Amino acid sequence: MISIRDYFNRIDGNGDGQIDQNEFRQLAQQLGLNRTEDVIDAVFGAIDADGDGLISRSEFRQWWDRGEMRPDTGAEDAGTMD
Ligand SMILES: [Ca+2]
Ligand SMILES: [Ca+2]
Repeated sequence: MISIRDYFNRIDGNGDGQIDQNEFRQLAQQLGLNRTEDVIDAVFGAIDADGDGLISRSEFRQWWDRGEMRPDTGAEDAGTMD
């Protein structure tokens, strides 16, 4: 089991502390999401609350806590359950 922080770091391929659209698309591919780029971009936009084109840790955390489209990676525990 990995933590949300580990998960974020795994997605953040270049380690700059933000998830950009390229990193997000790679994640979608890794998860085998059968989605068009438009849908992936829409999901990205939904996570990117302030619209700066990057997903910060806090934005990722908020999305994760909402539980929308949570990827089935085995990363179940974000530290908020029970
Ligand atoms: Ca990054
Ligand atoms: Ca943002």
